[in-house]
Amino acid sequence: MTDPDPALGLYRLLPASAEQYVSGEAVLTDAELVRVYCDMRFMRLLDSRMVALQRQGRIGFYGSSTGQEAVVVGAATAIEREDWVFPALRESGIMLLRGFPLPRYLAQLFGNSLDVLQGRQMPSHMSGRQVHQVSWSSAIGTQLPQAVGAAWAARMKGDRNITLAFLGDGATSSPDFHAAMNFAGVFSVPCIFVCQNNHWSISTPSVRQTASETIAVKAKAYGMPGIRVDGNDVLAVHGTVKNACVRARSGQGPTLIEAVTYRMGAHSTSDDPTRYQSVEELEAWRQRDPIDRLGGVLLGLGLLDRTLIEQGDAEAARQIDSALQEAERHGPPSQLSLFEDVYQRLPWHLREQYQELSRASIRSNRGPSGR
Ligand SMILES: Cc1ncc(C[n+]2csc(CCOP(=O)(O)OP(=O)(O)O)c2C)c(N)n1
Repeated sequence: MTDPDPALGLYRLLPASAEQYVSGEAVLTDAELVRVYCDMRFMRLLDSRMVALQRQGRIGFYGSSTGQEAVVVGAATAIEREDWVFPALRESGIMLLRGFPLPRYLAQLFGNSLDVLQGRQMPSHMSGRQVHQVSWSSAIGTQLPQAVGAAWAARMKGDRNITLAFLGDGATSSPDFHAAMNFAGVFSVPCIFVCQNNHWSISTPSVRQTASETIAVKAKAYGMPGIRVDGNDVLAVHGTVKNACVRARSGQGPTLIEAVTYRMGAHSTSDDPTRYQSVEELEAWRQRDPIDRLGGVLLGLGLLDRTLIEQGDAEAARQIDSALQEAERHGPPSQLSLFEDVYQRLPWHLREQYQELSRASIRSNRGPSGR
């Protein structure tokens, strides 16, 4: 810790080398560490494949978590099965870590009939009820009051679930951030806010986002703890989220965690970061790559070797290839799906349209999918 105040310092656990690693102080077992490392590599590979897919014109849009994998994996492994996740753009991968099938996850990018949302959402806005992950709404910050509402409901019902709400540094300028933080503090709801301070909000640098000394320090104004953590240190992220979960679950209320990291790439496939990110800044953060940092320690401890890493990468590539093939086999959503999942009982005018479309599909001798 660099400052005795956790909202101003930078909490770190991962040492610079294996020699300084004290296994008795570890928040994860050796096997868990290797798992976490492989999951981070998987996320990175998935990102690069999806960006390539967008460049080939096979999907319309993609938002990567490249450089930010330690926050995604560290937080995901700290929560329990029944907890709810309210992501922003870069945390969809948590669904996979919690058992969501990869083909169905990829189908969301195609918006086809395998997609849970039947093509109704923008790509990279995945959700899955079975893994307790809600779809992001794209309008920055809107997921935060929703997460607080869900946490408040859990508390009123006497559930032990907590909600994990993600946001970027840019979202701290949104009105919804302040409304959510205030409500969470006043009603002491079991919600953990994880702000991924990746230094950029598209082309706006984080220094233009706030006049506060840190983002974590904003928590003080809302009467909750604020903790600033090294977001490229998966152990520190994991341990901090885990402690916040214990606090929330035992009725002590919310926590704001600022995870200091870096967006090592474009905001999304619609953006060209070379117009505003300097080569020097990017290079400095490459030296602190979260995957390389953990990998270096694990190699030094003898928990990993190059052959194991290569085998893991080959297996990850095989899984992605096979899931892509499976996802791309599915055609567009049925036209009749326009009428589904909105009303419990269709109003009369929509029922008429539904029946008309069904009859037209049968007359033209094609299925209601229109294919
Ligand atoms: C209310 C609102 N304003 C503006 C936008 C356009 N927009 C999309 S992403 C983004 C930047 C978000 O930055 P940040 O919250 O730091 O998250 P990051 O993308 O860096 O993970 C903006 C301004 C939006 N989607 N919603």
